[in-house]
Amino acid sequence: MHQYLDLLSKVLTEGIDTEDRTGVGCKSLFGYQMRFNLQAGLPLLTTKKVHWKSVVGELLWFLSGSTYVQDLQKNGVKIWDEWAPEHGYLGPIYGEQWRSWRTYTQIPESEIYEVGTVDQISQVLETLRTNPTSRRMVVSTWNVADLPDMALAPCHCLFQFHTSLLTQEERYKWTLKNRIPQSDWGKGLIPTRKLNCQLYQRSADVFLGIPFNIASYSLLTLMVAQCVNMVPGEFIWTGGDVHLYSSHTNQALLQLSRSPQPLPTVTLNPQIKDLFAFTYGDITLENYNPLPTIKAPVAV
Ligand code: THF
Repeated sequence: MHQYLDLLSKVLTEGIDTEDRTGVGCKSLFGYQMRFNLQAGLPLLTTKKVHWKSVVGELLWFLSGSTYVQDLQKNGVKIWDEWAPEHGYLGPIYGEQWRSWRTYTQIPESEIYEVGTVDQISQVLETLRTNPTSRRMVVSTWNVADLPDMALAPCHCLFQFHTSLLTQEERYKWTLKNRIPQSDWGKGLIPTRKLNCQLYQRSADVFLGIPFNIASYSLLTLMVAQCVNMVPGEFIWTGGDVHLYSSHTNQALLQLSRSPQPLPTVTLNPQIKDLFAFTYGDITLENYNPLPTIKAPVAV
């Protein structure tokens, strides 16, 4: 995770002091990219303990299509509490846009509109299965018309999947790693493509948010790869406004004084081929030995 530490150090030293929406104040830079090879382990920060249960809980919540904070809280996840109104509905944020982006069609010669929805995630899965070289495997949450109704405008606002052919060597390595017996080779079970994902995050809280966001989309890529029988390739994180809140400066310095540990790995229940069927118990994190938690207040 030297990629993350490099970014943290860059924002600290080169970030421009900025007054922001939250009133906390931060150092900010614009435009940055990091690449993570998902074969090298899960890019989950080791220089502080990241609350993995919240990462998984939030991702499964997005995939369920819910934007009610109660559905997160019942699994013990509190990271959205600060933005939730009394009734708990956060508006048409991530889950709704991923699974049910609303469409309106005017019925000809009337003023009546028909309401429909688009399940962007299911469409992308279908395209991965049927036309994996497509350059349109995009999921957007930046629904301009819906923005005023959202508790918070989406930070991670667009992601795209991409696939490429595996080399013979990569296929061979995969069969060994997954212990596919030689008698099963040539039965069409062995993936032929790898799956890459790139996220565009318009606004990124470098200390609290980014470690969550990288882990979350990397995990999503592993889950999607299993469902479409591909090998996880690269996760690419692209940021717009990347900022370090002034209330996180000491925490950032502490973190930079620490040395990264070996990356953990994720094992998915191999039976699950339906992305929406994953539950918490189907996702196992192994060999995560981070340095201790570093507490930091969240800017609202
Ligand atoms: N707003 C701000 N200011 N930062 C963000 O990272 C952020 N998000 C989501 C929406 N708005 C944001 C919410 N995600 C934590 C982690 C992720 C969040 C919000 C808060 C957080 O406080 N993490 C602590 C404790 C974790 C826990 O107890 O579960 C941590 O130490 O990591 C970015 O998508």
